[in-house]
Amino acid sequence: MKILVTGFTPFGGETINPSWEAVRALDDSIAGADIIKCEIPTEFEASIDALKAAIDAHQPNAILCVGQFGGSPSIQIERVAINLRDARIPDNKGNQPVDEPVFSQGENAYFSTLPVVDSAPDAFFSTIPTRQITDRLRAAGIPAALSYSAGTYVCNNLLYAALYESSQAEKGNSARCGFIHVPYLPDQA
Ligand code: PCA
Repeated sequence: MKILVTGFTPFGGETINPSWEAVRALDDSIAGADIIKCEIPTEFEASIDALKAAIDAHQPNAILCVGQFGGSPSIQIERVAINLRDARIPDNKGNQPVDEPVFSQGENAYFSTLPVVDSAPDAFFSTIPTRQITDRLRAAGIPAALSYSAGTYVCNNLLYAALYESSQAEKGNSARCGFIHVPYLPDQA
């Protein structure tokens, strides 16, 4: 069993991202599963490219992406990814898409951004056991909550792309995918 766990580079003027700090601190093997760690750029396009490259290289059975949610009082277990990019601030490459899809449908002329796919649903549900994860964290005394919006920035974009990829069973991708938002570290708060 291989689990790909990703964190993001710092963004928005921060010098660290708690998501990558948490991911890189994980053991390389947990409960018999190999943990593959990958730092993902906080950029709309490059994040998807980096994820796809890691999927191709490692063929994971599950994918858990982690991102920073500054100001959150708890860990947020994301249940949904939507096909929308609507950035409040530019990404690390200077791109600030507004009212654009993550993936455009071929026949949809209104949206002309890349990448174009045959069928891009409005939303995907995460395919990891979100409620059980939330319950286990809370039982361990760690503030955690189910979340029904991963936002419209790079994190939602990456979860959408991960769930899109894992919905392509005919391409051999069928990993379970989910996303966890973590609060600031004390140094950032
Ligand atoms: N958090 C941002 C993108 C990168 C990160 O760590 C987000 O919530 O979209």
